[in-house]
Amino acid sequence: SPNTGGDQRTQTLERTQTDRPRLWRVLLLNDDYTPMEFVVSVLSRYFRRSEQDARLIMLAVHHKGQGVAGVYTRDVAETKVAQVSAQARREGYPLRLVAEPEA
Ligand code: TYC
Repeated sequence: SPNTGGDQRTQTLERTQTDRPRLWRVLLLNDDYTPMEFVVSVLSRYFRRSEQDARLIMLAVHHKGQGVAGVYTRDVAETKVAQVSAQARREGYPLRLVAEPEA
């Protein structure tokens, strides 16, 4: 029987199916200084967006303030944020990105 006593036993239930990991959105934030072409190249290289998609996403961020660059597991999302931030800083741009969990 499960833990009816007040002791420290823990019951582990077997399950065949594993839960899918929670996914994280990488958000791109607008600023006044990062060149549009740099944002498009980042979306293309790091987020594997087509040129056309990359332009649409960049323009949406430019007009709305933020937008989703991609959706990944937590590790991958955080790595993208770090890599793109480092690339932006190397080139002297203030571009910011953040990762946030879905739902
Ligand atoms: N607003 C920038 C400009 O006018 C372009 C830009 C777009 C910057 C998206 C950041 O995430 C961004 N040069």
